[in-house]
Amino acid sequence: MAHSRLLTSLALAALCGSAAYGADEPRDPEGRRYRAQPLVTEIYTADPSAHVFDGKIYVYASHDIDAGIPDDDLGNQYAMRDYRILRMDRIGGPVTIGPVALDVKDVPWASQQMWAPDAAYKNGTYYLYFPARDRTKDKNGLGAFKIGVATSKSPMGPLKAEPQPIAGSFSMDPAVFTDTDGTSYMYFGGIWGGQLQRYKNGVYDPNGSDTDLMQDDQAAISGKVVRMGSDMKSFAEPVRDAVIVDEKGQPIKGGDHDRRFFEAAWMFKRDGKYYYTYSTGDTHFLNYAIGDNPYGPFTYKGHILKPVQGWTTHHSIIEWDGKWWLFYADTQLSGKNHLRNVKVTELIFAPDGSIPTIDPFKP
Ligand code: FUB
Repeated sequence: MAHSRLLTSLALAALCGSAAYGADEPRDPEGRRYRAQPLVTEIYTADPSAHVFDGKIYVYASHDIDAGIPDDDLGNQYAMRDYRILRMDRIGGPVTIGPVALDVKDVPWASQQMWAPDAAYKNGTYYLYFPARDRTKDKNGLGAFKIGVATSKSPMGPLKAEPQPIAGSFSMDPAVFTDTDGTSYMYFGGIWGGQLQRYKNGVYDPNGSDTDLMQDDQAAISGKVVRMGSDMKSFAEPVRDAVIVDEKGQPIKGGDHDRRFFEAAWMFKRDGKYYYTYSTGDTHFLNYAIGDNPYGPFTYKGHILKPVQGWTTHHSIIEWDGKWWLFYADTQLSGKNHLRNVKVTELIFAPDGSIPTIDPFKP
């Protein structure tokens, strides 16, 4: 395991809003100063799903690698093969990078692309949920995304994958939320490379569209939500749409790219309200919508984070030590879309529960 002490001090400086860097402060290609610094520099990390387990903070992230694949709309350049888990005792403290926790070669049903994972804990077992392409071949010669589960007795792994993906799962970006009554729900899905647009009435079309449905005046494709079985390895019911509506209760339309769901769902609960948060993909926002129950509908409220450096934006939100924190990623270290680095910054709530939009760059 490797410690990232240098970055710890950098992250602390960023969190404290200190001017520690002076003239040497890192800037993006447009000359902007970053709001926060990467949590680790030894490996590339993205899609951070943070959790507090046993008083420590664990970040279940994608482990980006350079496979030399050019950028395309399917996301082929995101060719990740394994997961490594980050751990810290406190925000701003040293970050430990765990060894490989799960490798695609040890997942019997998966072929490639170990994308954004999440984790959960129940009754002494840690669960890692992860998307990957199966071994079928679509019109591009690529598998269909499914969602797998692997288990361990340790939050750092190693994890053992189930031999099959979760029955009834499809698409990608799983995020498992456990409500205050102990019931767990999985939010998942993504359009374009995430393939949601290929499902009609639950049936997958391997020759379906690679991007939008081009139905701008109709309700946008929704992310998905489903209650987990008590074994945390199955779905307990048919998958439902997590519908996002506007202030009049009308579903957000497909052409509304600043507000519609694209990928990267994350749910949290605060003051009895359910915050459904997600990425808008091609417009690069992290948004939030609020509902009265875990299934929604969720009323669109606004942007959480303005576009970061890089194409993707993907996040998680946790409460720690009386404050709320946004884990996100950009491409500060590499300048390349597919080689990202995880960061963290404080998330503030207004007295009415709204979230003032965060700028990933300093003023
Ligand atoms: O990291 C690969 C994919 O890019 C994720 O699954 C998406 O959420 C986007 O971040």
